[in-house]
Amino acid sequence: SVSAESMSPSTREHRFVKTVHLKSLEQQGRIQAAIQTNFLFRHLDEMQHHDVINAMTEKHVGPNETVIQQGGVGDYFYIVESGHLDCYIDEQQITTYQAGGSFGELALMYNSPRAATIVATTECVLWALDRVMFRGILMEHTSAKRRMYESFLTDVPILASLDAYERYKIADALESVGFDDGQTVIEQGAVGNNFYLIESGVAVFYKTDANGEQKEINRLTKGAYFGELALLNDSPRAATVIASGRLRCATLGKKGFNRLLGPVLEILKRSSVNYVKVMQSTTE
Ligand code: 1OR
Ligand code: 1OR
Repeated sequence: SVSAESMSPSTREHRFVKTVHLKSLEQQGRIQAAIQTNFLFRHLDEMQHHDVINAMTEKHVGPNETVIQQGGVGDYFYIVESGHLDCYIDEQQITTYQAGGSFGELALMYNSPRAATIVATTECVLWALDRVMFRGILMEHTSAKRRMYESFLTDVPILASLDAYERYKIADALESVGFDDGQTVIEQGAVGNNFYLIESGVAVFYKTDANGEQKEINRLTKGAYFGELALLNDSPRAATVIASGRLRCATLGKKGFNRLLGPVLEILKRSSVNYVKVMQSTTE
């Protein structure tokens, strides 16, 4: 590979030597399909996409074959084209993978031992990307995002019970959105598609009562969340949310909300009872 000193920071092309494994159009199509739904590849430009496809090698494994051994050294990152695999940590099954899934990024990103063991349960076709190419093409974006959200997510009380890896997964899925003073973030009665964490600024909550009067009911700042009710209950938005000054939020879509906040959904549900309590006490 190329020494760090000779790498130009502005042009990706000169920073590492690209591996090219020639592929048929048919193979390229299959990789394309496998990486399409994968978050790690979402932000790549066409050039980077092309580089990834070029660099991948096809690997076939059979039932009971170990692809990754916990504690081992990280060599490849894998995308599943077909088949099923199980993921274990200390003999305990953590998750499973199937077409479109991916694993083996942690050891490559953090130069750490493999955090889990991955075993095929059926015949599998995998696409493997070696460490150098993985770091060269993919890591920039992913790690930048994880770094960006890392300290913020650690300070969000509702996520306190999650472990670092679960927070990384959330960081991968978050999108930041900004609102100007007075701009509406959520409209009472609307259909809800997003969950919000406040990164900075103030969100003001209003509710229209039976007489059609709009009243301020709440104010939240950094580290707080909102927009969970509509997603939890499949209900219309319970309040209008407006930015007071510049407001920055990190948002999760409905899918990400259900998939990534699984461990805290119960806490969110229990906490939402407080809204009703507050409502009762204010109407007394
Ligand atoms: P790796 O390179 O460490 C094992 O090799 C892979 O298992 C790892 O990358 C991840 O891609 C994958 N904690 C750590 N690694 C996990 C986890 C995990 N789930 C999948 N992998 N979890 C935390 C358990 C305390 C599970 C979180 C859902
Ligand atoms: P949502 O998806 O319904 C509006 O969209 C969000 O405003 C809602 O989720 C909550 O996250 C947030 N009552 C209802 N929703 C509230 C309230 C609230 N405060 C914030 N939200 N009350 C204020 C409690 C201090 C009760 C008002 C009577």
